Amino acid sequence: MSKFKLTTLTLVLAGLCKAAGATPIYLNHENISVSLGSSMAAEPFSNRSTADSLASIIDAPSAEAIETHAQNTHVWINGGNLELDFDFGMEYNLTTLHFWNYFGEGYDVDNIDFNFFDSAHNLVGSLLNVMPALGSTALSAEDYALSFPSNVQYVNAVISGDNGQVDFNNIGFTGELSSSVPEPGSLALFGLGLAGFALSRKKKST
Ligand SMILES: [Ca+2]
Ligand SMILES: [Ca+2]
Repeated sequence: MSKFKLTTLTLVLAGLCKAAGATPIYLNHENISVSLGSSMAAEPFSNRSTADSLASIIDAPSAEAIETHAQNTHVWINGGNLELDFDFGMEYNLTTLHFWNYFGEGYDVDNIDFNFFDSAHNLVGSLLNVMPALGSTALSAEDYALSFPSNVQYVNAVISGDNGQVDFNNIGFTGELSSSVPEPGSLALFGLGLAGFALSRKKKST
C-alpha cells in the first residue's frame, strides 16, 4: 500500500470517528436523571410532589423548546434554595447549558452555582454566580456556553432567589459523548469505504 493511500485511509478513518463522537446531544428526561441534593427535605416543593417536580425540570424536548408557565410545567420552592444532582449515566463533553427562568422578579431564580464532576466524582469545572435573565410567559431558554473541557457525568446545582423564592421551568444541557464509539451507520460507511478502496486498488493494479 502506498504512503499516499495509507494517509488517505487514515484521514477517512479519523474523520469517521470524529463525526460519530461529535454529534451534539440534548440531555433531558430521555437520557439523564435528576434528584434532590443532600441539603433538601424530602418534599420541598410548594405546588407539586417531588417526583412530579423533578420530572418537570428535565422535560423540555429540545434546547429551542418554548414552554408556557403552568402548574404542570414549572417547579416552585417557597422560602429556601433548591439543590439538585444530575446524573448523565455516562460522560459528556458539555458545550451549552440551558435555563428557562420565571418571568417576574417576585418568584424568579436570581443565582445558580453549578459544579461539574466526572464519572469518578472528580470536580472538572464550575459555573458559579450565574444570574439568569427573567423569562417570559412563553418561555424560551437562556443559553450559557461552557468553556471548561470535558468528561462530565454528574452536575450539582444550587438554585436560589434573592427573596427566598425559586421558580423556573427547565434546565437542560447540550454535549457530545466523551468516548467516541463509532455508530452502526459509521461502521457501515467505513465498510463501504474499505470496499471502495480495495476496488480502486484492484483497478489500478490491472
Ligand atoms: Ca418543565
Ligand atoms: Ca427574584
